[in-house]
Amino acid sequence: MTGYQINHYLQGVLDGDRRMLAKTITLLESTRLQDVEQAGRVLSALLPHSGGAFRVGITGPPGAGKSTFIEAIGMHLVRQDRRVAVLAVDPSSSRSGGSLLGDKTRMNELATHPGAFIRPSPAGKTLGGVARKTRESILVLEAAGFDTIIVETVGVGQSETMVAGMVDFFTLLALPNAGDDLQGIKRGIMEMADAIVVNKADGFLLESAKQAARMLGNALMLQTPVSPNWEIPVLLVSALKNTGLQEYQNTLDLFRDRMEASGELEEKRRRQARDWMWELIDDGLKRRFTAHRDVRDRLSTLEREVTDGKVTPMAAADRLLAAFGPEGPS
Ligand SMILES: Nc1nc2c(ncn2[C@@H]2O[C@H](COP(=O)(O)OP(=O)(O)O)[C@@H](O)[C@H]2O)c(=O)[nH]1
Ligand SMILES: [Mg+2]
Repeated sequence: MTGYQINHYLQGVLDGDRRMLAKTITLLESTRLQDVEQAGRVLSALLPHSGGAFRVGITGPPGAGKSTFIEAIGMHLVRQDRRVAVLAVDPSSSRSGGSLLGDKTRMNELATHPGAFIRPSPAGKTLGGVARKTRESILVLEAAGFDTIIVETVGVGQSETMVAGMVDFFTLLALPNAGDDLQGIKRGIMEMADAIVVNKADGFLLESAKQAARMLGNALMLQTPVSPNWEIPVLLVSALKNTGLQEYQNTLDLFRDRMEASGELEEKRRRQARDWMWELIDDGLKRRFTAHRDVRDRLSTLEREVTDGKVTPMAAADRLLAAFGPEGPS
């Protein structure tokens, strides 16, 4: 029993009370039936107060400096009285026992700044579950008045696609190693990026950072632009030396202005909301399907028979779906 009334959560969040903010996100992350119901009601009530922030996603290979960069740009922003919240989608965090942001050492200054709020990745069994909590947390943080929400994700599996699907601006953070096949950056990721930031452009790495930026710029030229109003920039920054941060902020502001003016930002959010609904329906159906008594009874046997090649996947799927229920009228 959490012991709070819905109004208590609502008022706490709207007042920007950090303790209640943390408790509300904990409520969202809870899997207890009672909490899930209460969380749903809290979210619905907060929804009209959400949407006001600019949502920024950051991805990149491990070691690219994502956490360091978020600390640097976060501090840069809060010093201008912006209010910054940081979330993480890290499907590995529950397994490794620590989150990307768990190494708080890298975000010490930001973590204790009154204008900032940092929340590590929720522990979750599925990436979809982790992503869902993060989406909901974004809404809560917006209702609490944060104007910039940064979502960090590590380049694992589908996490980038999921984060790109919940932010306004997606940033790919790259390392300064030119040459090695664009650092194994998957094509699809470059296509999702609204900006590429080559980090560690400092000291003896500066020249290779410049070279990496040129190569990435060339690769971008081969790509069909997603928007007629936006050319994907390649920026050089040093999260360690705090250089290039203002240029990055200018890029965010310019993007927001242009996409708001053209209506593309609104269109993107409308599309994201629709996709989110379908994701929830897919999840919900699958959950109901596997929990259905007649399906549960047959599932493990059929799964094994398919694995052993005794039953075709088509036949097994047909039988399980039939056990779930008849197709409705169409
Ligand atoms: N030289 C240099 N090192 C950096 C920079 N940013 C991060 N690093 C270092 O790169 C390593 C990985 O940084 P981290 O932020 O944990 O990367 P993440 O895995 O992408 O979150 C750490 O040792 C950082 O100190 C930078 O701008 N310049
Ligand atoms: Mg990190």
